[in-house]
Amino acid sequence: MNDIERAAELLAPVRALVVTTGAGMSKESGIPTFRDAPSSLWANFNPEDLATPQGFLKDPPLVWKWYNERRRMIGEASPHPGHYAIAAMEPLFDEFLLLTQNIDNLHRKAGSNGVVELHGNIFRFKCFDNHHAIDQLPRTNEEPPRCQCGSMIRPDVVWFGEALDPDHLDRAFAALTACEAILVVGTSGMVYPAAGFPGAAKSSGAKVVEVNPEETPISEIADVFVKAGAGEALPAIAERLKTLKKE
Ligand code: BJW
Repeated sequence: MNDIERAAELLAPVRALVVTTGAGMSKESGIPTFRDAPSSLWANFNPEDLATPQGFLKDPPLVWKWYNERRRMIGEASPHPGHYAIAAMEPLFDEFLLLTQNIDNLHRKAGSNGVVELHGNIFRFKCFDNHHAIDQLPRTNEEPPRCQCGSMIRPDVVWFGEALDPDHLDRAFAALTACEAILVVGTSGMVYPAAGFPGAAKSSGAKVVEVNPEETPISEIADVFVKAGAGEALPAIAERLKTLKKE
């Protein structure tokens, strides 16, 4: 039996599934990942200079421009067959939650409903000091522009050292302790708290399926490790799962 078949057979009797995705999920949509050089977004930059509150305060125009460039690139990207496969899996389970670290909106574009965007969304904005939501960016050449309260506007994403939304974490851990399986796709398993999700689910008795072309720290606890890209593996798993769920 190959790993796709083993993954589908493991997932077929499951009623409550959590799927968790990282940057590798969107690689085949043309969005670079964070840590797998050489196409890494951060190959030419130190992440601490860019994706931290301290980095933003040190050089706000640099960080603002970096996010503008990424937003432009991400805005042109489309979901790939792996994103659609996750959306197609959702109705096959009584309980389903998708916990994504990605800020690119591609799961929603592909039709997923139960999505928690753990690290925010690059298409939303808030102000730095007071977290006022910014619906419309002010017309100005100032980079970054300012909120009505005077504070600088920033992307509504979660930077290193910042807390994730407590409601998101509550939903995540409720699902992780209740699920029977977790499908982990395209994350290096290095950034917490998301890196701890597979372990938390496993400690509550869930099975772990991982899809990644490379081994990660999560592979050690995976019941099935599918060594392949998301765009190839997920449609194959979803297709086989649909058949097994009908039997
Ligand atoms: C493919 C593929 C294909 C390739 N198909 N796969 C516990 C221990 C140690 C440290 C900490 C800890 N708890 C917290 C920390 C600190 C820190 C942390 O984790 N640091 C580590 C680096 C050690 N965490 C935090 O600071 C978090 N905050 C927090 O915990 O707050 C606590 C707090 C409480 C109360 C008050 C205050 C604070 C916040 C983390 C935020 C992370 N933010 C970023 C930026 C988001 C915005 C943006 O995009 O600019 O999120 S960093 C970056 O890393 C981004 C990603 O979502 C995240 C994870 O990366 P990911 O998804 O794993 O991507 P890669 O590139 O690393 O891996 C890609 C994978 O895909 C690889 O495995 C490839 O093989 C694979 N792949 N092709 C499938 N085709």
